Amino acid sequence: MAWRHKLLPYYADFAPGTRRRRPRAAFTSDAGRLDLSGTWLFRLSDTATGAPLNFLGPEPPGEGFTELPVPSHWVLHGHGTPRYTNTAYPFPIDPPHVPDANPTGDHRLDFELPADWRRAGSVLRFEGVDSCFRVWLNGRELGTSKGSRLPAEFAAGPALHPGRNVLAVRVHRWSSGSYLEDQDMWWLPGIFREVSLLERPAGGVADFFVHAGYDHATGRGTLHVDADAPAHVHVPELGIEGLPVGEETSIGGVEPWSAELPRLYDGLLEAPGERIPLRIGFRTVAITDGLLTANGRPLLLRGVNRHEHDCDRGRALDLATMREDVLQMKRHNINAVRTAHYPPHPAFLDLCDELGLWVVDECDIETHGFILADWRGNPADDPRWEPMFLDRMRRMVERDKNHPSVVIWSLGNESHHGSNFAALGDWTRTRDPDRPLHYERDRSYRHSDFYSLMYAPVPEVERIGRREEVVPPETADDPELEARRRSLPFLLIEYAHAMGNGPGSLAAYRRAFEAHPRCQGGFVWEWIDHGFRRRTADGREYFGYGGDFGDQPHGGTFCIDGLLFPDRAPSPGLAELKKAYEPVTLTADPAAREVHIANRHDLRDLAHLRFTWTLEDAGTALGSGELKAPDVPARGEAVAELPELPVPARAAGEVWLTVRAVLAADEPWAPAGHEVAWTQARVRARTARTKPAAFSGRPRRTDHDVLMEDAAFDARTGVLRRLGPLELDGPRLDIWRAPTDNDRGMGPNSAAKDWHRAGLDRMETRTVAVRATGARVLVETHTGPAGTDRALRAHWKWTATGSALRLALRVVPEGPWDGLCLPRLGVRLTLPAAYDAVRWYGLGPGEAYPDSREAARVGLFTATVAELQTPYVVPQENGHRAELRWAELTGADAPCGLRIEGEPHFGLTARRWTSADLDAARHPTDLVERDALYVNLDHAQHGLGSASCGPGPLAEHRLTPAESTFTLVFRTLPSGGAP
Ligand code: IPT
Repeated sequence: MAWRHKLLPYYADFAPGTRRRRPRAAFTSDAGRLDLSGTWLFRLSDTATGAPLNFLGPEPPGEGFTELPVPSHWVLHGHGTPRYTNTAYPFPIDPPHVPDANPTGDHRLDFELPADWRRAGSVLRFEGVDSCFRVWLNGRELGTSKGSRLPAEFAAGPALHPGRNVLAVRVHRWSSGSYLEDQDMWWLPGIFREVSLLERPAGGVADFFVHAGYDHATGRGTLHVDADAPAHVHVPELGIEGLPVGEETSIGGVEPWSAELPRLYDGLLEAPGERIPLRIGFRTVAITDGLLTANGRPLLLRGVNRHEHDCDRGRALDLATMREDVLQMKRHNINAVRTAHYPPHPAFLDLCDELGLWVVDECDIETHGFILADWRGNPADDPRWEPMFLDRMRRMVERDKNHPSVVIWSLGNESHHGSNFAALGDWTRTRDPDRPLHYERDRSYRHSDFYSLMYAPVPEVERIGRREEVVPPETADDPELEARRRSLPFLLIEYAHAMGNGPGSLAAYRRAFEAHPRCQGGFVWEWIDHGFRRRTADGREYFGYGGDFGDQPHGGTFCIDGLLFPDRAPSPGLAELKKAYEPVTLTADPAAREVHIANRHDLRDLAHLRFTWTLEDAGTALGSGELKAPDVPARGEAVAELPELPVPARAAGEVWLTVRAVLAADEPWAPAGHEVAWTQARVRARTARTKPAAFSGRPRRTDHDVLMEDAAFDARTGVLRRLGPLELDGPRLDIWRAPTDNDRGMGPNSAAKDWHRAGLDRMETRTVAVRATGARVLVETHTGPAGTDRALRAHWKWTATGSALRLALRVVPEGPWDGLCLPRLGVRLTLPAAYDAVRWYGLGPGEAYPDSREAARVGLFTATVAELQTPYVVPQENGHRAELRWAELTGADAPCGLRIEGEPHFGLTARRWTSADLDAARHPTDLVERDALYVNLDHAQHGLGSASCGPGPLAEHRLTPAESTFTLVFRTLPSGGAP
């Protein structure tokens, strides 16, 4: 007998599905809709065919079923495990086949059909099933489908019974479709979006396409609606009554739709058998003279990449969560979203229409894992996969075509290139000529209307802005193609990898975008950390990532790279992004009594904003008021006059002016008073004290100590041991920080690797000399790692008066440091654990680093030690407060308060664990409080950058070793308790 290959089963063949209905627009109407969400029966088996088909109905199902909510992912309900991979396929690359081990979930729902239901023509609709399924109604097979993040519909009428019905769905975790779904995210099988039964009345409309344009030259809108059945359009507010489908009308005085002013008109599509509410946004998107425009104006996209993620429910998001995402985006000055890397739940696009975001709608196609096979067999270039590629594009475009917010179609992500993208491009251009296309990975940009890159460093973006970029090899030999590429607008479709502490350089990117019209913005990677809520054995909550579920192979922490923590708490990176994305740039010049206002909106004036000012002396309010706001058109500039500021003759400290732009009235996305933009200007520097305190204490030596006024130093090491009633250790020279994800950069871009190699995490100190001379204690130390002659020599000069102690520290690098940078440069103090609170004057309230400090403002702040920590999902350097003029540490049981003053500034972190503890911890719950408080006082920190995927800090934010001097004054305060 000859061996014969089995025919490919439906879950491993090249067909996108069987017996599905034609893709069409998503809409609701007055026809019946039965939501089948709820509690279903569920059984998991290990293989695609291991379990009998004994659950199809109408008789009760066989053994082994338990309850499962639908929509859901079964792996988040105790059946199997979620698995996270970045690029690697979680199964052998053996297309289109999948392994025998193919977790398969049988789902079953008994439901009652409403008595008045019109069965004929009924449609069963699935909004999203991961990754492949087969469906039966009352034992009768309706069909199969693949394409996880796209709808599938089946004719249900003939199988539907009056009264009780049994719906059965067999879902396979792996399928040929999985080869097109290798996005960097969790593999989460299941019926994760709604299932519904739809009435399709005779005389209804199955599909329609709203074309609503806006001519900015005339202010007229045009409207025509195509439909697959006779119907009429009504838009009462515009006087449109009974416009037949297929006919165009032109309307004067229309208010256009934009992300900035998302004006929607309620309409109705009326067919003899069905009434469909419409929400129409008039807008025209075009690429004109090499620029993406909406309603005639070039756009600057201040975007983020958004995956669908919820720390308990995975991609089964509820409406409230989707709304929260859009609100958070709007409140953080984000104006665009790329639906990375698949079409989102359709309700998300409704919210984008309603609240206003420019959307790049991306198809559910990514074959990234073929890179690990040098792209051999990549489906993108194999005609057998063309139907599956096209099917996905069609289902996306048809579903989402009526959303004004969708302005760009993206063909997919990270799939290299090939003929199937040509097919997608051609089909889409024909079906919807009114929206530009995007695809980043094909560097010829044949099938993209944008020149698009990921993670380009700022200098490269600037070069692109000046049109001086290096020509990609893909177009170098084809003048026509190269001319086309050069004519395209530029998008940074992913940038600023927001993994852990970071990203840095957001302000620099903004400047590059604003300086060069060709650079039309970018999308930060990414919106939210994909972490899952878990608990330790003793009940403490943390967020799990790749590998925490025993999943193998896994992509580790690489899914924790968002601007929101997994529970949607905003990260410091999001605060920084809000500042970088301000749609209004304010610059105050108190001397000239002017505030310069640059309106960065593309289409909206500033009538919706109020401008206020406040004046503070050392953090205490001196006065406040409102500015008379001039008219500032979109992209225009103006000057507002400042009143005479109430600056006192003798100020207590620095005097700062803060000018804020806030919402004048409630917007649908934020209440009146919400701050949109702000700036600060120093009106007066710290008034110099009449006479600097005379640091004139005279040191004396005892057996073990050197004493000077209130201070005691160790006679052997010169380390400070006591200040008044306070017993402490340090300051000691300290340059280590627990590497951030961005310090642990990719490949050669890893500062942390360099630091470890250079031994910067294991510096040892030798005391060279301790001298008590005149009115000073002088200490010299040599600090370096084993095995090298690379060192930092430190000269500590201590002077004192009463309870104040002044340190002037000079640090001189010695030996070979070439090319190396330092994690930080500062000193470490170890204080008794009783210290609990910090009050400071400097930048706050949040953490700040050299290239991520725009969100912090000068002021007076207080925080507990616990509040100073940023609980990054993966522990790493965090919580640094920058440019402190002074800080006071207190605690109810502390022997005294401790005040530290900078001359002029210092940075501060205070933690109950060491940098090494922080480095060693895998989750915040691994951090155990020690019986001490570790306070780092920093002269400088290395920048953050975003090298976890992209460039490191810009040259000006690298901490290069160089001779440096910094000064700190320590004073005890009378009481330990907080003031
Ligand atoms: C890029 C991917 O498109 C995105 O999905 C994500 O994996 C990101 O990287 C890193 O978090 S691809 C990369 C090769 C630039």
